[in-house]
Amino acid sequence: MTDMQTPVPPVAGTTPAALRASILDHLRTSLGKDPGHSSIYDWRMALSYALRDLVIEPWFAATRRTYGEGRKRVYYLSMEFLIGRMLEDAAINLGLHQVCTEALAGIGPDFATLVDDEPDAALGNGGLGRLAACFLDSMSTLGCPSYGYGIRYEHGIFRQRFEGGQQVETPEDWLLRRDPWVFERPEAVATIGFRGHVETRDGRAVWLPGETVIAEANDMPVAGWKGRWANTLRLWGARPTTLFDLARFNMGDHTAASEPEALARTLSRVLYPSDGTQAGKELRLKQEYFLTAASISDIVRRFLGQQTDLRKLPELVAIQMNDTHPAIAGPELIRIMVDLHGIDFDEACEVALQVLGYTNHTLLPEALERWSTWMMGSVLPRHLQIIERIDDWHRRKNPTRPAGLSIFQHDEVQMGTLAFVTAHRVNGVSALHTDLMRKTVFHDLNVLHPDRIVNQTNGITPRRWLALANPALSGLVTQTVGDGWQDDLDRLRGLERHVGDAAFLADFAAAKRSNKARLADWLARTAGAKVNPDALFDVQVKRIHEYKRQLLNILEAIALWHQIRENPSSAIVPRVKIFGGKSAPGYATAKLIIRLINDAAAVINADPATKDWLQIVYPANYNVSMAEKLIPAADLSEQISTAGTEASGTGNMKFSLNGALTIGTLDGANVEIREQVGAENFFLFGLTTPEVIARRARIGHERAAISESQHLRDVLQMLAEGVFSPGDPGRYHALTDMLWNHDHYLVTSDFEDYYTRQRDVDRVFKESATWTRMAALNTARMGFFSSDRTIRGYMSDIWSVTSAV
Ligand code: 26Q
Repeated sequence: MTDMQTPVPPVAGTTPAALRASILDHLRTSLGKDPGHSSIYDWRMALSYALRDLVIEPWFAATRRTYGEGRKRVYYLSMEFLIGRMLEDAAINLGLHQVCTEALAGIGPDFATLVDDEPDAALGNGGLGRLAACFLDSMSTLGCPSYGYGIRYEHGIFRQRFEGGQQVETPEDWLLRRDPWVFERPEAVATIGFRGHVETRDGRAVWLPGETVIAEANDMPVAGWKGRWANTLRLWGARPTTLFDLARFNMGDHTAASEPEALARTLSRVLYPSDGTQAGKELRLKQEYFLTAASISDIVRRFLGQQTDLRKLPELVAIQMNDTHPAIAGPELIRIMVDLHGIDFDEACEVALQVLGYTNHTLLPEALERWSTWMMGSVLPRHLQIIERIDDWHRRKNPTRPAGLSIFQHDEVQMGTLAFVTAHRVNGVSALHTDLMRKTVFHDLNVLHPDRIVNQTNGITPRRWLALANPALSGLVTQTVGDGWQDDLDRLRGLERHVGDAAFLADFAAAKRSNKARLADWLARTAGAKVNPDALFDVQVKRIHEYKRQLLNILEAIALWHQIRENPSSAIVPRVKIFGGKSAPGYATAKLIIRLINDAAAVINADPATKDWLQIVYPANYNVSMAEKLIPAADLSEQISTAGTEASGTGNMKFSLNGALTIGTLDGANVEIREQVGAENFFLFGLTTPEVIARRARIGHERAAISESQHLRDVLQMLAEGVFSPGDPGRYHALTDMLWNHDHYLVTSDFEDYYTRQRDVDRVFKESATWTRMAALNTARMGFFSSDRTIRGYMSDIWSVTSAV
């Protein structure tokens, strides 16, 4: 039949006419719609299918090459993939953005309308999930043979609304309509067991699970730059092993009859909405095992199709654990080798060690995963036994291991330790973070294994975060340094020799101005906020967390408002403060900070005396597509976490790349960003990591800091008087009490320095040529932060794989 079908044009040679024909064909044959009666959804699906067709050939070719050439491949296991919208990304990567626009002209809705119709695939909470998505893009761009493995949650991260200024969560329903990018694979399945017990038969352990579910694959092709290579993102969905217990149903027990179905459905129903707090929920443990076991079974099956001896796994397979969430991978691999293939236990441990890598993304104690041995033993009884033997193997192999070092602490399994001892490389995500890993959480393990911890500073994909999100600046970049920066970001350096050129600076400023006008339009339409596009756009977007210190930002805004009211002539530049981000639903302090931002915005925005100078906007439901609108329009990027708390940050990189200046602390990757862009092009403030440690030890540091800052005292007084909570002066007592008495994240200590640095920002922004020059130098010097550089590092230092293109 194939020769009867329209031949698929090669990606590069696709003309608008050919794409148009394919769109119209899909409208008819894939959607069953007449173009005259097609909705925006129908047109979007048809265009998506037409683009997807173009990825198929490179996708098959990549698989043929990988297996034909006996190449090693990488398996990236992650509970989160925050990929966002795919249509425009595919168009950009295939080099068909313009072709899409032209193909649609005159036959249906325009390209931008279709792009906007797509829901975000929001299968992640924040930085860790977005990093996984950037890595997929880079692995495909670099021709690194790989698979992403995750869960296809029915509901991604919750949708955020504000009611009376407070966050309200509603379920997200991205799967209500069909996802054109996914190929369902009902034949690619794995049976996953839970609970039950372990028996010994013929000297071998046999795990007899008490519950089982089926993992079913959903595959997304991931095309890299110019469609030269494409890898697969395989997302597992759960379905019941037995649909329905007819005997029980007929006996009248209708609820029990659907139990197997209920277990399966809950497994892949929701993404845990907690970002860095211990959820401690059995369902979370089951989800982690579900992802890991399904993926490992797939990996082993594929390997055994090529080779017979599992001991040779490291020749063809590298598995990367994205944080400890899939850290049951070590025990699972060992279980398969020992229980199912009769390999000696110690030998199995050595094989697992060579295959596995572990990336740590946080040092916060509350975000380090631990499971009670009781829960581990009841949900995964065989794995608990294996973890005990891994601990024993590690102790035997390392006679100098301190007595207190063990995977087990206080009747809990420490997943960080488990991941560390089963991985041949453990990496941090910025230079500072890696250094702190060696000195703090993994100090003792680092002494035993001094070569195991390596650094791989995070990066971002320039395809999505410059080419797609910022067409105005991308155009100027291409016009100035030529094409090719998209997959060789160091070429941005070529901009440097133009920063003395007034015409170039005017173009740079004009690109920013047009992005700001576009954002102002969008804010007016969607958030009902009228903002001045000539004001300084000051943006902080990220999950709401105490350590990220949105509180510091809003307190500074209040202090500035107070200052302008008291002394109108002190106002220097109009400023629009933009916030975005979600709080974990059960995180009371973060939710109170959200409420304060909204309450303060309501009062300040309504003040006629200051409204031309200061505005605060907080559009609800920050996600990847909102980031694509906000970041290119930002003048100032807020990266203000307490030093030593943010592992890396990646938003910080997106802003700098798009020509925003940073006000920030010496934390995470800020340190390296500042080194790259030059200290003179970065607004630094705040205590350093060692100073933070010393300050926390000083009893009463909060009071001392407050007594030294008149600005802060004024703000705290306004909060206590209920200026932002009329009739309810106690509303923010929990926050003020914290600031006075237990300010762990040192908002009070850093306040005055932050306030002062913000006034420097005001002054420099007023000298617009200086500002633009500094901004352009930021863009020019961000080449290092391409995720292509990061992935090259993983390929050579961790995975030992080479590029196939
Ligand atoms: C743990 C246990 C139970 C339930 C949930 C979790 C959980 C979920 C998500 C723990 C942590 C996370 C997410 C962490 C995260 O996003 N970390 C960020 O990773 C980025 C990429 O490396 C860094 O840039 C950020 O600095 C880091 O905060």
